[in-house]
Amino acid sequence: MASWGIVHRNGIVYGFLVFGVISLVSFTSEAAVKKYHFDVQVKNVSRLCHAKPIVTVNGRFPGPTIYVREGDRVLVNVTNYAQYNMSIHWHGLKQHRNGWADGPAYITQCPIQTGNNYVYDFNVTGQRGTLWWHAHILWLRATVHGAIVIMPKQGTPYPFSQPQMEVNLVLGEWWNADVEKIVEQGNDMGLPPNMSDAHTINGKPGPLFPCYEKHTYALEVEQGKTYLLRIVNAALNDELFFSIAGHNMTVVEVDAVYVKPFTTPTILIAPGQTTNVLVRANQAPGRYFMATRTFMDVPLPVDNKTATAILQYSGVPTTIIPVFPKLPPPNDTSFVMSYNRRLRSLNSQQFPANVPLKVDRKLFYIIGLGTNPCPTCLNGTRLTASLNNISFVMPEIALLQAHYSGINGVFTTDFPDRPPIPFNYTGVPLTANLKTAKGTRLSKIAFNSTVELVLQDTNLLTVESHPFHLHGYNFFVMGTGIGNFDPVKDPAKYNLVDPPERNTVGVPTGGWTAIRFRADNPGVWFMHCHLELHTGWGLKTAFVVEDGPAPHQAILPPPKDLPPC
Ligand SMILES: *[C@@H]1O[C@H](CO)[C@@H](O)[C@H](O)[C@H]1NC(C)=O
Ligand SMILES: *[C@@H]1O[C@H](CO)[C@@H](O)[C@H](O)[C@H]1NC(C)=O
Ligand SMILES: *[C@@H]1O[C@H](CO)[C@@H](O)[C@H](O)[C@H]1NC(C)=O
Ligand SMILES: *[C@@H]1O[C@H](CO)[C@@H](O)[C@H](O)[C@H]1NC(C)=O
Ligand SMILES: *[C@@H]1O[C@H](CO)[C@@H](O)[C@H](O)[C@H]1NC(C)=O
Ligand SMILES: *[C@@H]1O[C@H](CO)[C@@H](O)[C@H](O)[C@H]1NC(C)=O
Ligand SMILES: *[C@@H]1O[C@H](CO)[C@@H](O)[C@H](O)[C@H]1NC(C)=O
Ligand SMILES: *[C@@H]1O[C@H](CO)[C@@H](O)[C@H](O)[C@H]1NC(C)=O
Ligand SMILES: *[C@@H]1O[C@H](CO)[C@@H](O)[C@H](O)[C@H]1NC(C)=O
Ligand SMILES: *[C@@H]1O[C@H](CO)[C@@H](O)[C@H](O)[C@H]1NC(C)=O
Ligand SMILES: *[C@@H]1O[C@H](CO)[C@@H](O)[C@H](O)[C@H]1NC(C)=O
Ligand SMILES: *[C@@H]1O[C@H](CO)[C@@H](O)[C@H](O)[C@H]1NC(C)=O
Ligand SMILES: [Cu+2]
Repeated sequence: MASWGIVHRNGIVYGFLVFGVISLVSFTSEAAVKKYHFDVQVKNVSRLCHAKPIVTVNGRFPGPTIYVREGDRVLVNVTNYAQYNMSIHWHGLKQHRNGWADGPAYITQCPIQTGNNYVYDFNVTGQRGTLWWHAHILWLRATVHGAIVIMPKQGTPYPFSQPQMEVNLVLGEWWNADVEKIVEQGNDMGLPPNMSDAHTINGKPGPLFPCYEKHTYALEVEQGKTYLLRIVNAALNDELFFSIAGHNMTVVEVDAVYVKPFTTPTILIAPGQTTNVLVRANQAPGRYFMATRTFMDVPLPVDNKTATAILQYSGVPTTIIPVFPKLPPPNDTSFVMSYNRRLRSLNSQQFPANVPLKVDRKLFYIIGLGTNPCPTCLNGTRLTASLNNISFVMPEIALLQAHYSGINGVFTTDFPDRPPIPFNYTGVPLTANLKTAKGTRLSKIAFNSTVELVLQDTNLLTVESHPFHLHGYNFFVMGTGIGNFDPVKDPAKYNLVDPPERNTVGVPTGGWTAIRFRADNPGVWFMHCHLELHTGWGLKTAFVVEDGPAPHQAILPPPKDLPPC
């Protein structure tokens, strides 16, 4: 067993250090096989003065960090000792021809049942930066998640000034009650479930919450040094602002793709997204709060609780009360629009932006909230969500298995390329007929074709911002706007040169976002809103990308230990 254990069951517990800084981890010089043991186990954890059993990996919250180098092969042996079915998604890893290792339950695999194990086996090819992993079943990702750090190949420096230290900051949400009970209660009532009780930074809510003494993350910095913060939004339902008092951040990477560096006092990060920033400890030695709070620009109940952590200059007494940063107001749409406009791919010779300029397939999907009849629910209706008016119904056999083995009757490939009934999508709120159709309907995409997808928010029930995530690919964010997408005028304003390349993008409240990708990765790839609330209500679908003509353009055979249903 000696070879298993880059992260041991009792490995580095950075999240539990009060003044924890991770220095650069040393790596072997050649592409290697990195093996990890993930034991999914229930552990009692206490926050906000409440102890409760949570599902963890290796007993840790957040879970262990996966450290690899571009080119490595990764083997993660996931053993499930918890009472729930489990599956783990490696968010943002492209999994070329290898959907078997992607993880979403009933999409690419059946879950790992209690007492069973499955080895996720994948190569990290052509990617470097910060990504993350999380449970992709039920709401278990609330506590089952962690960072993935992919170092560039040996000898390849970062395309920005080399930081002296690197630190992961995983933002999350904490519920005092059992998260699965919370969801169940919401579903039974047909209403949104209770909001979380706290936001967290590396699993800790910080001094604005009770019993914070043991649950405050602090980062000790040395005057004059530069730190690379790898920030992950692992929250379930909240897009977040993040600021550090007295310090600007230089954004250098999003979703494991380098961007043209820019300086900002605040970042916006949606669930699923990652952002790397450089911070220089160049202020008066002191104590500064890092703070994170929700962005929400619709008059719906806002989870605006603020998690804080401390940037602590070394040698400064811990009795000093830290300075609090300015955060934009929760509804600051204009900050968000201007922040997003500043994101540009680095697009250097070494890291070019290969934007598809010719489009083979144009898709237009509208995002809708709605209600379907539910006699047992509180209001006689249950909240739903849909794409092109279809609320996705989860299958009982994994879609990838059904596709690969030619099992009929699991899904259809007639997902409509555009809404069945066009209307004024972002006009006055539509509340008359909020029923949605249901189905396990997918869209079939030709191998290596170029796809443009416009995601259009609607005022069905209410407008709202939705962070969309595509599995198996990065995409380019060609353009975004408020109101209805204009197929004539808006494409003329696309950024064809250096659009940001990412795996998760926000569709603005009452607006649209256009993305493009080349469908060169055969398989079945999930696409969904990364607000768990909306995913659960049906805001999801999948693409069936066909095999190419050559053997090396086909889906790989499934691993022998792929979990059965
Ligand atoms: C976890 O905490 C609960 C409540 O304090 C307690 O009843 C239970 O025995 C604990 N379980 C373990 C495994 O420690
Ligand atoms: C994965 O871990 C489990 C539990 O420790 C073990 O029984 C199993 O043999 C491991 N699988 C592999 C391929 O090593
Ligand atoms: C990973 O790379 C190795 C070495 O090139 C290859 O043998 C293996 O099939 C690859 N695995 C996957 C899942 O692509
Ligand atoms: C949700 O919140 C309500 C109101 O505070 C409370 O009565 C209920 O017990 C909570 N639900 C769960 C599952 O904790
Ligand atoms: C942060 O950047 C802004 C704009 O460039 C600048 O005005 C401000 O002085 C900077 N603040 C710090 C603390 O460096
Ligand atoms: C959070 O929202 C509540 C109610 O909307 C408001 O009273 C409170 O001031 C807000 N807090 C912050 C920090 O924005
Ligand atoms: C944002 O919220 C504040 C406080 O609720 C309100 O006064 C303000 O008008 C809102 N701004 C916008 C742009 O909606
Ligand atoms: C449910 O009913 C309550 C009380 O009648 C009402 O205030 C609320 O808006 C309804 N919610 C939904 C989602 O229909
Ligand atoms: C759509 O609705 C908006 C807001 O109600 C209105 O300003 C606009 O004129 C409408 N567009 C069309 C084509 O009817
Ligand atoms: C969605 O489908 C339902 C059920 O077929 C239908 O009643 C409703 O009018 C449709 N709504 C839209 C916006 O197409
Ligand atoms: C996909 O198409 C592009 C453009 O025609 C071509 O350059 C590339 O080689 C193709 N890739 C594969 C895997 O067939
Ligand atoms: C776990 O997954 C299996 C296979 O899909 C399913 O039959 C079983 O009902 C699931 N168990 C639970 C507790 O959901
Ligand atoms: Cu959403």
